[in-house]
Amino acid sequence: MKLTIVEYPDKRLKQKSLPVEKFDGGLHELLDAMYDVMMESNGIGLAAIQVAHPLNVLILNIPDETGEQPRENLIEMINPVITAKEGETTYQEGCLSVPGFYEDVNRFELLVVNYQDRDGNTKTLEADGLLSIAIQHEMDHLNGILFIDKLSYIRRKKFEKEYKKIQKEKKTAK
Ligand code: Y12
Ligand code: CO
Repeated sequence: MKLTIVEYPDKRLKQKSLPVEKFDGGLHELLDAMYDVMMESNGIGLAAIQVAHPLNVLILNIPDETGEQPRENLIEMINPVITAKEGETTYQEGCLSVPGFYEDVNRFELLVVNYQDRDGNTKTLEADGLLSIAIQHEMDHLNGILFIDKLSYIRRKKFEKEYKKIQKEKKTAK
C-alpha cells in the first residue's frame, strides 16, 4: 500500500475519524504504510486521516537525544482516549498536512492515554515533553482539528496569507 499525504485545505482533514473494530491484516498494512510515508516525509507523528483513512489510528516516532528515530521507538495508538491531563506548555508545531508553516500552540504538559495496540491489546501511557505535545496534535486530527484551527484570529489570517504564498512558490518551482 503506497500512501500520499492529504494537505490543507483539503476538506477530508475536517472529517471525524471512526473507531477501529477489526485488528486484522488490513490495519497492519495501513500502519506499516503510514510509517513508510511518515519517515519518507521527515515526520514525527501522523494520523490516519492525513493519508485519507478516517480511522482512530495514529503513529508517533519522537527523535531520541541523538536526533535518531529508530523503528523500535515507534508508538502505534489505536482508539486513543486521554484519561488525565495536567499543566500547560507551548511549542512551535508543524504538520505534514500543512507543509512549510510552524506556529506556537498551547497544550497540556502531561497526559495519561489509554489506547489499543495493533493487535487490540489495551495499553496505558504516561507522556510528557514532545511526546505529550505530539499525542495531542495527532488526537486533534482524529476530531478533524488542525493546529492552525487553534490560532488566534490574527495569527490565522497571517497563516492564510503565508500559506497562499508557499503554495504559489511550490507551483512555480514545478
Ligand atoms: C510537535 C509538534 C507537532 C507534532 C506533529 C507531527 N508533525 C510532524 O511530524 C511535522 C513534520 C514536518 C516535516 C517537514 O519536512 C521537513 O522538515 C523536511 C515539514 O516541512 C515542510 O513540509 C516544508 C513540516 C512538518 C509533533 C510534535
Ligand atoms: Co498534523
